[in-house]
Amino acid sequence: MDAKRAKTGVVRATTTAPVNIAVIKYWGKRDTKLLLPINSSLSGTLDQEQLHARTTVAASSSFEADEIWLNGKQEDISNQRLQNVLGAVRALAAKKDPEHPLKDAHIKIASVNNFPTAAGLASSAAGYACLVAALAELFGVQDQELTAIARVGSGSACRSLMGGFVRWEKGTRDDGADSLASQVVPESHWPDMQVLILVVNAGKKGVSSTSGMQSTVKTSALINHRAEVVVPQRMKDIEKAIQDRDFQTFGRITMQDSNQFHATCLDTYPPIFYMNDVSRQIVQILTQYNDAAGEIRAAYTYDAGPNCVIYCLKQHVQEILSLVCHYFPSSESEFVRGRSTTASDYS
Ligand code: 2P0
Repeated sequence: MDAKRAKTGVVRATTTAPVNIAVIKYWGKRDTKLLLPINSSLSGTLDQEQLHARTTVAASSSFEADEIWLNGKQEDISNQRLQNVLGAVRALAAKKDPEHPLKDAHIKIASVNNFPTAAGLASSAAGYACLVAALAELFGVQDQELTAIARVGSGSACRSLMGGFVRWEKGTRDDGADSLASQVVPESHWPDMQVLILVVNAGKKGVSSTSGMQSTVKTSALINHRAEVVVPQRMKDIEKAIQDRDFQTFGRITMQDSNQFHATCLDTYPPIFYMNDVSRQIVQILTQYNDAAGEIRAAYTYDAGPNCVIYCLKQHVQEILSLVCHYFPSSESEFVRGRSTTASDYS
């Protein structure tokens, strides 16, 4: 994806970025401007062919202003997070080259998601990761600092800049310089790992993650225990499980962490409900399935929405899809498969 200079003097770059699904959830900020989290988190990055954001950025000194279009609709470029991202990439470029050829250029941005936006499917993560990757291409800057720039757009976006399993360290510094993402293992480490997404409801969620987590931090009595005691141990344990390809430990921690994240939402006052009756029914079905198998075969996790994400191994995909089709024969739920194969394989 080289930044291309057209005859008109416009320079442009296009890139795509994938969705990530956390198995140790980020929930709560210690700094709402720099988007610094109260706990570290860890996610799997999905196959880009399935769910992605695609962003084109163009720069020219002949443009009169910065502008942005999301899914074909012009949005307000003065949005503080967008401004923070644009400012940070420009500052990084100026640090590397004070006479950078694009230092006086305005930028036009067009981004589209190929999946429902703001439905708890990590759309802001893919969107901001993609914007940062495209701007980095445009300005010719590559640096681990880019994960910190994606983070100031949307916290979880820093985890979408890499494939495989990715950790985001909460860091301890006030300036956020050590709150960065890094790869735990590449996708090739665990090729049997698959992700199924059961879209329970593709509508926009009622409580945004940003306001929901602030409300939790302010009112939940459980959230500090989670951030200070539970998550640090789980981060160590799940990283080891991933390194060892130990699906039993990985699956148990994944489900427990989802349960605890939603418990802190319930412990928020007033309470926040992201899962619905169908979400809970799926939990019961998968629990019975795992119990009957005598081992964990399907590890569910739910983000800030009702949709179910299942981590499982390749050899159990068909069985799990059959199970879900049995319980939801005429359902409007649809399957989107992450990682290595396409949705049409099972249609
Ligand atoms: C996660 N979520 O780790 C958790 C699990 C939702 C539940 O990261 O305010 O959209 O932009 O930093 O990144 C959603 O939070 O929030 C999220 P901001 P973000 O994936």
